[in-house]
Amino acid sequence: MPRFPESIQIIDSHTEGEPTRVVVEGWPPCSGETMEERRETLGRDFDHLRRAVVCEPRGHEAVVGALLTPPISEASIAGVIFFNNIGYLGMCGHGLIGVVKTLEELGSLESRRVHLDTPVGTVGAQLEDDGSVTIRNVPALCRSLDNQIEVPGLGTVKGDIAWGGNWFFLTSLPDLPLELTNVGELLAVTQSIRSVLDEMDLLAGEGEIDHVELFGPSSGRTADSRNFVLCPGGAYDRSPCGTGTSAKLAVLHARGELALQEEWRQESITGGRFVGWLTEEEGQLVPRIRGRAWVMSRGHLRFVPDDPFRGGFR
Ligand code: PYC
Repeated sequence: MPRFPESIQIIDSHTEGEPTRVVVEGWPPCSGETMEERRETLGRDFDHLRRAVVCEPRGHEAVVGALLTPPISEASIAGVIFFNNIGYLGMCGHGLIGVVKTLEELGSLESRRVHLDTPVGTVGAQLEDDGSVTIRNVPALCRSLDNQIEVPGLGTVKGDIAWGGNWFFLTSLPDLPLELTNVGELLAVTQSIRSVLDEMDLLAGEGEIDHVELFGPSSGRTADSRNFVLCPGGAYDRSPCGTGTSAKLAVLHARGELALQEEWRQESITGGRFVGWLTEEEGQLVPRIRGRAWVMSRGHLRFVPDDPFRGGFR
């Protein structure tokens, strides 16, 4: 029988429209020498709490949870494991921005520039004077350009594969407007692409392409492009997706369309905006992503034993 604590204390924020729920207290300690081991422990021993915290009725499909742990590296202030309605993420850009604003709210940001450990590496974050947060992501990588896949109902779709802390298939479908009024169709189309990718092994066993990212023209002069990102659990990212924007930077650089340090302004279909750029460090492309987040509420999620829905549902 899965065991539930009486309550779990959380702080909810949103980053450019995309929610993050940071677990502040009440989650049992999570063992493991490395962040990857801790992520495995979560999946094995506490998956019922993941579901209970982010799925309905206490959450919803777009909520990304963040569990803080003691740090692994000496220079880091904490470890963080991001999770969603179906499992665990390597990194989460919007989530990290939300975590930094949450730590600021709690008064636990030791300095304006901090490091945190994630299962895919140590990341950095800087709280800017205007309240925005710039993250220094794990190195990004463009794996391959112009892959052709056959998608039922769509025909041949050409897309790039890149890593930005999660794996992405990045493509453009010019006939499909990237508008909020069109979310149903965007979800259906990206799900079809995802189903085809699931049947292929384009990463040769080295991972799973679990995010699909569509690009189109921006709504105006304040952004270079607009995107729509399908997340692994079937929700779409309301923000421009930090790891997705990092993957896009790597693709643009590989195509010779973005120089080091050059800014790229990525807009989401809700109008949220990130600014990103690349630096080269020890031969690797390191993305910086700047965005804004707002703390919305503090709360206690209660798990009384006679609540048949305390374990959440999708
Ligand atoms: O911002 O990296 C991100 C992200 C991944 C999934 C949802 N948001």
